[in-house]
Amino acid sequence: MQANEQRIEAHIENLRQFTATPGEGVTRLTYSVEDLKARNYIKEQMTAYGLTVSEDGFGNIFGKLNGMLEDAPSVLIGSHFDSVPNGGAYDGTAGVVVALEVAAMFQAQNLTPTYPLEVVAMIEEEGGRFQGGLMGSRAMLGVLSAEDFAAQTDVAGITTIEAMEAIGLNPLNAKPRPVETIKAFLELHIEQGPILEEKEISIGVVESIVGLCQLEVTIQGQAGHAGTTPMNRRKDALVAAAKIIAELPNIAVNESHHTVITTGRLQLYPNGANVIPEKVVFSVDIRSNEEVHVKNAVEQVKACILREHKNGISTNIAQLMYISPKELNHVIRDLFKQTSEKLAIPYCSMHSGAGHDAMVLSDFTASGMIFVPSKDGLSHCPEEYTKTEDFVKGTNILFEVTKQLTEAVEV
Ligand code: HGY
Ligand code: MN
Ligand code: MN
Repeated sequence: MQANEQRIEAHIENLRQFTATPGEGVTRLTYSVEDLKARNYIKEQMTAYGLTVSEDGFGNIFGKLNGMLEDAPSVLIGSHFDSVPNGGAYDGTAGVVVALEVAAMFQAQNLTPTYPLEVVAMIEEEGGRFQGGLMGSRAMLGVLSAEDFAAQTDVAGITTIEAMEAIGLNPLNAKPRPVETIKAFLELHIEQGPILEEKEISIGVVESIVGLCQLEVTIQGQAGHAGTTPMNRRKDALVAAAKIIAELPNIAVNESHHTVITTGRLQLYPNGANVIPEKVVFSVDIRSNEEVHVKNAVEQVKACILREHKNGISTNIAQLMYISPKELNHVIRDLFKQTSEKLAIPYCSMHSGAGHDAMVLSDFTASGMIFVPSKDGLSHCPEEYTKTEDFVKGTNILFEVTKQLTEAVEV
């Protein structure tokens, strides 16, 4: 059985509409009005495909197809449905759409699995609204405690709980999902890089995922008049921040070829053209494929920041998240490869430089990922694009591997 190209395309286009920045990419922040519209759409599709819909106390959405084994652990398939600001229509969302299509294929064939099948749409993987990222999967599995989840606030000081209640979600009884209720986790995701397109291959079987650390740095100086304050009497937070940020690429390059460091978010206070900056808050995203390089780079970044702690400038470093590099489940990787060969779909093995919910799930259950190509290697931007025919190939593989895992295959 083939995945339905029109259904996949329709879901992608319908979900693309739920954005706060129409015409300028997809901006769908967690617990926003756009989240609520996408949430309702996803739940409608889950119901249409015969799934029993539920939401946990963090806002993750589940659609369950019961298996013949009562109370057996589920094969979870899906991804996240939040986006970065002005992002693309495929990052995360495509993984949810493809999982919905797998459920539709089960329904079309009137399949009752032995183990339950669950489609999952997770919140706040990007960290676009609340700190850190991978929040839905970390909260679902207790890596982020319910207390720490409740304490998270966005830049306007709105807490996760307030934001949930604002769109009618019930944050009560927010508690982790028992790990023994999950048999395996599968995620299809866009590659977000150039490799598959350059190789002219539609499927990447992900072997490992990058380790990453996210810092939030606060530089505190002294506001002052831009015209009357002599240069030798200034405590300019932005100058100090600029010296630090300018040093980060050198730290990455000197650490290793696979080490990358990015400052993607920066807030300036009070942000007046004739006011010496009092405070700067900025992000530092540090990644590498080997843990030793991640740790080395983190230490060097922290030392670089502390070197600016002088002359009336003070610095503070908050570590929002640290997750070591992950190797994905060998059995599932082999199932993806064998199935690709059976369906005569060329594939290659890949390492992921992007972080994914699968790196959280993989600490608790057998987890696997497949990638499909990104046009021009672009992602986290409105130009993000993947051909539907590649989603059809990925869905066909995901459907077959999901069927095997909801039967007797042990992982
Ligand atoms: O940042 C990442 O790698 C992912 O897109 N959240
Ligand atoms: Mn993603
Ligand atoms: Mn992303």
